[in-house]
Amino acid sequence: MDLFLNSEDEIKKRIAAVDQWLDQWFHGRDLPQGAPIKYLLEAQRYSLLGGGKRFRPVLSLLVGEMFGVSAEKVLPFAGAVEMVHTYSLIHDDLPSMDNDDFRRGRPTNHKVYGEAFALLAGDSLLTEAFTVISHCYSDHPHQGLYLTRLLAQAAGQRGMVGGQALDLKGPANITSAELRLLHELKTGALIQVAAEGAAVIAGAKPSEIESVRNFGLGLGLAFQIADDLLDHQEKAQEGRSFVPLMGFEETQSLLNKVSLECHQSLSSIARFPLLEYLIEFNQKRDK
Ligand code: GRG
Repeated sequence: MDLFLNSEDEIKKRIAAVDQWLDQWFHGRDLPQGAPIKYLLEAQRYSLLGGGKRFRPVLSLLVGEMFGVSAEKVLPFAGAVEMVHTYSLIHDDLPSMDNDDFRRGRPTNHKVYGEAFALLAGDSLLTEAFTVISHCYSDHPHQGLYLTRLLAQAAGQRGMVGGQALDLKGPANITSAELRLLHELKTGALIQVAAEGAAVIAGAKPSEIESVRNFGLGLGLAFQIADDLLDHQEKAQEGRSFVPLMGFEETQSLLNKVSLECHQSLSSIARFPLLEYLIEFNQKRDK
């Protein structure tokens, strides 16, 4: 029990470090002047600093720690991943996509700032992620370029955007293999790259990076399965969810199986209790 409470406190410290880093990056001091830019900055800050779980950036920090690298070195990449994640949520909530009025218990970005500025806030967050990487890893240009490629692939048509396209226009009667691929792209790719990028920053060996990739892919899938189980408790689901396809019990078993595989792939790299805690946190999460 003590270990559990201690882990929770340790995770909270990493969340606070991410929040502080993002807050400082989005201070607005180096931006063009004028009310429209101030409004754009406010729209970005509303969603970026609006109470996310920080699952992806905390994952980056923990993988970095497992390889003995400081938070200072990983934070810019972790922040960039969170910016891409936040952009995807803003755009996903738009009327032309999911048309959601609320996220994290607050009005969605377009409900507060209007559709045009929600689009711009998302565009700006996506672009800023690459400004961060090119700026913060310029002392190691090879590494910076590598991180750029990894994040661009995970975010774009080979990853998250590709998954969203499959979601919007894929077949109505989707098989569980197709559903798995959809979610590996839409949700998994960004979680995978959060882990992989940190291993790259740490200068891990290619075989270790490959193990981290496997671990990240499994954790991404586990994250989505947990999300489906949570959504199902809130509303009846159809279509792109494991629950209507497999049933609640089977989906719960799949989450347990994939989480166990995450533990196994992690133990092939190292024993790192806070990452083990993160797998278990996802398995039991209630938001
Ligand atoms: C619009 C380009 C574009 C992509 C959208 C990821 C995505 C693709 C849409 C999000 C829709 C969604 C609810 C997916 C399920 C899994 C998921 C990404 C949940 C939200 O992530 P959390 O739980 O969010 O990490 P917080 O609020 O904690 O940041």
